[in-house]
Amino acid sequence: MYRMNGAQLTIRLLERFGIDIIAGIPGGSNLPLYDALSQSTTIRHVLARHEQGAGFIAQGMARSSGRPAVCFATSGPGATNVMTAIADAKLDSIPIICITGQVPKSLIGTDAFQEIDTYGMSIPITKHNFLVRSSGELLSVVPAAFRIAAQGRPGPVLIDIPKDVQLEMAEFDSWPDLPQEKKSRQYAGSDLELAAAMINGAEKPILYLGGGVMHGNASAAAAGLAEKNSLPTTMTLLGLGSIPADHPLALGMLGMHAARYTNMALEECDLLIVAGARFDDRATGKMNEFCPNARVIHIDIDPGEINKLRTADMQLVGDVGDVFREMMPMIEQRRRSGWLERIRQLKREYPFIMPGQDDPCMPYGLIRQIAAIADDETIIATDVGKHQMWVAQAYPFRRSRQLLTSGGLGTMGFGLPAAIGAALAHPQRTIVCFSGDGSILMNIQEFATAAEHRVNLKVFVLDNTSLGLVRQQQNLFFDKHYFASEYTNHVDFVTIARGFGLQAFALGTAEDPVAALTEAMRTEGPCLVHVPIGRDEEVYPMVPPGAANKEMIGGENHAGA
Ligand SMILES: Cc1ncc(C[n+]2csc(CCOP(=O)(O)OP(=O)(O)O)c2C)c(N)n1
Ligand SMILES: [Mg+2]
Repeated sequence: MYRMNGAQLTIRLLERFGIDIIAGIPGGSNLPLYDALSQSTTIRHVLARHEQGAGFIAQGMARSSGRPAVCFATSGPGATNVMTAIADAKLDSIPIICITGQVPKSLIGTDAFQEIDTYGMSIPITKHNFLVRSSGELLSVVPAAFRIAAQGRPGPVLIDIPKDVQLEMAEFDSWPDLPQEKKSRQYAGSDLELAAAMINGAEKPILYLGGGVMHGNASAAAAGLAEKNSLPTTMTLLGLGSIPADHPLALGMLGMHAARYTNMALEECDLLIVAGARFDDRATGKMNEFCPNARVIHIDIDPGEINKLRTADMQLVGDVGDVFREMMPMIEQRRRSGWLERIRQLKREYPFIMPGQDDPCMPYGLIRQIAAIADDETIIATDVGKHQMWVAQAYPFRRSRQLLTSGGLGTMGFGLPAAIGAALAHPQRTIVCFSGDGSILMNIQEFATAAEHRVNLKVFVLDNTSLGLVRQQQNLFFDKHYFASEYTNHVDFVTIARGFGLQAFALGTAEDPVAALTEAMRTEGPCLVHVPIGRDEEVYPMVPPGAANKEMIGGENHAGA
C-alpha cells in the first residue's frame, strides 16, 4: 500500500515515466507540486523567466528528442502565459504535457484570486485536457496524458490540478504502467497494392514529406522508397531533413519561399505521394491550382487530414513508416531517366539564387558559413521571420529533428527557449539559434535561464532593424508604405547579452568575420552574435499570399538561364 498526496503522486509518476527535466515557474496554486518536486532525486527543475519560455523549453526538448516533455505553470496568469506555447505545439503536433495549478475546488467559479478557466481556455488548443477532481484520479490521468500526447498524431495535453487535490492524500496498491503505443492502421494489403501500382505506373511522380515523417521516425524508409523508384522528393518546412538536402533526389522545401524549380516541378507532376503532411496553405499556395495534373496518394496517421483540403485518390491512414516499409516490396525498381532529366532541366532553368552566399555578413552567407563550421549533430532552432525562411532555404539539413521551427502557428519568440530546451535535452551537442531583432525581444528574458544552466547555445541575431517579413509584404503589396515595421530605437544586443551573463560578439565590427564566427561557435556555454543586416535584404522567391505557387515573384536568374 502506497500513501502520498496528489502532488507527490504526480511527481513520482513523472519520474517513473522517464521525465528528468521540468521547466516551469511556481506560484500559489502549484506550490504543493513544487514542494514535491524539491524532493525528487531524478528530476531537475529549470526555472524559466516566463511561462511561455517554459512551454517552449518543453517544446525544444520534445522536438529534439521525439519524447513527451513537461512544463509547469501556476493558475491564472501562469496558465494564460503558457497558452501560446501550447497552441504552437498543437499546430505542429508536438507532444508536451503542461501541468497547471488551479485554485482549490471549493473556489472554482467564484473569481477567486488567480482563478481562470484554464480547462475551458485550453480546449481548442490542446489534443486533450483534464481537470483533476481527486488525487486518486491522477493514477489514470497522468498515464493517459502520456499516451495521448505521444500516440498517433502527437500533440499537447494539459492537466489542471486544483491545489486541494495536490494536497489530498491518495492510497493505492500498485503503480500504473506507461501505456504501450498502439498503432492505428486503417488500410488493407490491397490498398497498399493499389497505391504501389499508382506509383509504379506514374510518369512524373513526386514524394511530398511533412512533419509526420519526423514524428513517425520514417525518414530512412522514405529515402529507401524514393531511391528504389527514383522519386524526386520535396519537403515542408517541418519535413526538412527527412531526406538530406544534398540527396540527388531532394527538391528542397515547397511553397511560398521554395526554389522556383521545386514549385515548377510540382506543376508538372502527375502523382503526388503525400506523407505526414496536411496541405498547409504556405505549402500549397492557391489550393485549386496546386499540382493541377496530379492524382494524390495521402498517407497520414490522422484520418481527419484526409480529404480536408485536397481530395485524395488513394488514402492510407496509418503510421507513415509502416506504410513505406510494407509497400517497399511492391515498388518497382525504376530509373525514370526522362523525368529526372526534366527535373535537372528545371533546376538549370529556374535555379535557386542566393545573393551574398559567399559573404558571411550577408544572410545566406552567414547561414552557409555556420553550416560549414557545424556538424550534422548540431541542432538548429529559428525564430519567425525572414531569417527563418533564409535558414529553411539555405541550411543544408541532413537529418530529421535537426531543425526546430514554429511552422503552423509561426510564433515569434519560439527560437531562444526552444533552443534552450534542445540544449538541456542534448547537453553533448551544439545548439544554434537564428533569430531576428524582433523575435528575440519576445522571449529575451530566457537568456537568464540559458546563462544559469550554461547551455551550449549560440544565438545569431540577424538585425535588420525591422519586422522584416512584415516590411517585405508592405514593400511588395502595400506600395512600400512602411508602417509599424521599422524600429527607430536600436537595441544594443551585445551589451544586453553581456548583462545577462552571456559572451557576445559583434560581427559588424569584426576584422575577420569567419574567424569571429568560428570563435563564437567554439565558445563554451551560451553566447550571442550580433549580425547587422540591411533592411532591404528580402526573401526571394515568394508566392504572393493567396496566389498560385507558379506565380512566384523575385529570385530570377538574372544571368539568364
Ligand atoms: C507573436 C507574433 N506576433 C506577430 C507575428 C507577425 N510577424 C511575422 S514575421 C514578423 C517579423 C519578425 O521580425 P524579426 O524577428 O526581426 O525577423 P525578420 O523578418 O526581420 O528576419 C512579424 C511581426 C508573429 N509571427 N508572431
Ligand atoms: Mg528583423
